Amino acid sequence: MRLIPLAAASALLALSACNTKPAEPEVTVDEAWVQLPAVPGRPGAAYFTLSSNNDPTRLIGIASPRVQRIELHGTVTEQGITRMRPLEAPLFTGSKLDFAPGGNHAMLFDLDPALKAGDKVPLTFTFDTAPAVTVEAEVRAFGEGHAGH
Ligand SMILES: [Cu+2]
Repeated sequence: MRLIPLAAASALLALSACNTKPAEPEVTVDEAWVQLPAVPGRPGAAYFTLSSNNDPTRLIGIASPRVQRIELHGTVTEQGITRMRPLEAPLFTGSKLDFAPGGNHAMLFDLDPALKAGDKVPLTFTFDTAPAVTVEAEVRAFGEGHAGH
């Protein structure tokens, strides 16, 4: 009969010991959405906000069963001309990292042609130190994306 209270007490101890450990790295993906291309067959784009609870974390890549290939791009403006360039595993910490129209974006090559506005697309984000995160991104028609910006 004395075994039961003892077991309960050690379970409590284990829980509080757990709480004193540093938080496991974790990334949250918010407001993920996909913009369909203006012309079918051209690449689409994905936008989202990342936040990490922890030390510097790198976004390594994004994958989706509905997209053949996804690249991370930034934009640079030189002599009045804005160009895209590949991003090397963007680094971020507890602060947010935005991928938004006009700046960083994920470029979606060979989107499933059946996708239409209002659909949901799973996107899986992989990181160097934190576990992968999968979110359902809302699909929007080209041009719809600028609402609210
Ligand atoms: Cu691009």
